[in-house]
Amino acid sequence: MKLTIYGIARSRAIRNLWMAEELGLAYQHVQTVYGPEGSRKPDFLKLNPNGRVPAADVDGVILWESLAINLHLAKKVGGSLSPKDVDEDGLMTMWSMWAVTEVETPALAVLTHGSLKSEAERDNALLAKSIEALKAPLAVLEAHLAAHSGHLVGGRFTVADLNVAACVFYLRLSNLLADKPAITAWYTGAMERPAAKKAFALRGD
Ligand SMILES: N[C@@H](CCC(=O)N[C@@H](CS)C(=O)NCC(=O)O)C(=O)O
Repeated sequence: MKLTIYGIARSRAIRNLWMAEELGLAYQHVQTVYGPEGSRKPDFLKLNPNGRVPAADVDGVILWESLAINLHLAKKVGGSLSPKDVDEDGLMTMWSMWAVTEVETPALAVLTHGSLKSEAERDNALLAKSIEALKAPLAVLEAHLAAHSGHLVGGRFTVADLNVAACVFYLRLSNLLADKPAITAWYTGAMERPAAKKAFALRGD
């Protein structure tokens, strides 16, 4: 397979870099920053008209949306991370879409307004609202992992775990997982995988 991943590792491209490492794929990594110097350049807009990273070229098929890229790679390559049948495919897609619609936005707000921004720049109302919004989905995730031996689909680590863990990553500096032992064990296990370590090392943090 010929794979090119566009986007710096300190962006959602990390999800695709992690997936490529998990699958043992050789790939080209084109460092593409945000904004006029990268994701908004006319050449990049031909790949992703949304002007955002990541984008990927998978054997000539241009894809954007980080989690969709991972689902595509999983199905194209096969193996234990990939759906073994259409039912698993449905579940892995479900969890990936759930992560984006229920977790990603409030989790990112918790990261930025709870940790990364200076006290003066923080929107504390948005932070409180985001913490509240995460209560229900985190309870769902905790209950599911506790009841399914620590994995989302098929009793093994799959692209669903990777995609969801990559969104839970935004909670790493918060205390929101302190009372969630199943999520904590699952997330720690995901991040300790050799492929995760190799990819996250590219972020330089
Ligand atoms: N849903 C998209 C979101 C992509 C996205 O927002 N990427 C950010 C970097 S992590 C970006 O390119 N921001 C620059 C901009 O919006 O101009 C995905 O998961 O790929």
